[in-house]
Amino acid sequence: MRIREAKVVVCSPGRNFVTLKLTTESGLTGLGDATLNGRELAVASYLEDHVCPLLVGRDAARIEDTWQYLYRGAYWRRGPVTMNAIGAVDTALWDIKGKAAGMPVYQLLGGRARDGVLVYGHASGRDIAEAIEATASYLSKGYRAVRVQAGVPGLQDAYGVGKGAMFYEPADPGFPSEHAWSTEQYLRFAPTLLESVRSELGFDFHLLHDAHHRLTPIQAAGLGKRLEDVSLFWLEDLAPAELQESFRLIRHHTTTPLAVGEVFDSIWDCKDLIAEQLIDYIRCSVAHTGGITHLRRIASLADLYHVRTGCHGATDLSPVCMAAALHFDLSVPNFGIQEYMRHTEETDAVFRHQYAFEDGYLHPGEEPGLGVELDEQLAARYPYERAYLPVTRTLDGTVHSW
Ligand code: KDG
Ligand code: MG
Repeated sequence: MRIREAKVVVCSPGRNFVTLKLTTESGLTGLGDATLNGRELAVASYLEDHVCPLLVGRDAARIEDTWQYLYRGAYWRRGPVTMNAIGAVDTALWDIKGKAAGMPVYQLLGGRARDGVLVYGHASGRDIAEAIEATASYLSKGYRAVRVQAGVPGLQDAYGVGKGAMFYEPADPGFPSEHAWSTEQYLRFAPTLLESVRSELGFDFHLLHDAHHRLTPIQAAGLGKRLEDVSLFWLEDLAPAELQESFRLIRHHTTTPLAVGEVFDSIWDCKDLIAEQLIDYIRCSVAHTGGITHLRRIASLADLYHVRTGCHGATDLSPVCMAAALHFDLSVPNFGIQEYMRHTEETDAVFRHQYAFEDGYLHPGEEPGLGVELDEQLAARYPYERAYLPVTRTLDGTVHSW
């Protein structure tokens, strides 16, 4: 089962995606998501210029060996670009293996450990009333878990507030926009937002919130403590986690469940957080963390320490990544929840996928492989468009975490 062709497809059906397509000599194809929001072309070049030439002629069946070859063999390890590229190769190889076996990938990973994948949707509003309305709308569609964000009074364009119902695209076309931020104003507002959601809509669903790495550890600890009665499913990305031990401080002060990891690219970014039981959910994704192979390694470590998975699933992760996440989610014992931001119709037309939402759960489908096909002709109609995530500045103009 030799690889005949390794091709990178860059397209922008509503937003930019980088996809690796591998084809074997017998004509089997596999897809991997190589999208790194705002830095897409770096991964495309890493793959096209340095990795694809190594793949042609390799045995597509040797997933672990190829992973090690690209990781250890490069000498330069880790980093978002490298791990995203390895993740795309790994995912495409699992897709091929599933097609070769005539089975959906989750069967190769050990079969179903559950019946469906619990997902959370994104409710947001310019103010509390709008956020409550958006949350109620998700609940009416069958969602059992909702992440809620709202504009902070006095701050324009606050993080997490979507432009249209059910769709939220975190990148801007052209050069990055700049948004103002005040941690003080946010800390005064966030508890009121989440308490209002609970008092209007009750406790009969999972409520999540994302602070997007904007707090210091002591501010984070205070917020977690303040929110204990709101009974969150999780509080996400409270503080930047490059300093893993800073979570000790947060953990000492609050019993609110903590989630972190969407910007991590390997097990080395979370091993202390997991082994010291400083978090409850690990947010790494198939695309950004070295593919299904490496994410399973992280999940196995996490399982030892009662840490559950909660894969990143924003719109900048393509339907290929979402499908791969669902096969992973269905099979790992310590699955927690899956983020699910719906893609636009243009994206779904380019990436035709089998996965489907029903009654609060996603199901990956029973097609062999991942269950996603890339329509390359349609993709070609959507060329790459420069886009960046916004930049955040505090009120005195200092650059802050996004
Ligand atoms: O590319 C960045 C987005 O994926 C990220 O901002 C979304 O925080 C996010 C989330 O929790 O989905
Ligand atoms: Mg997040």
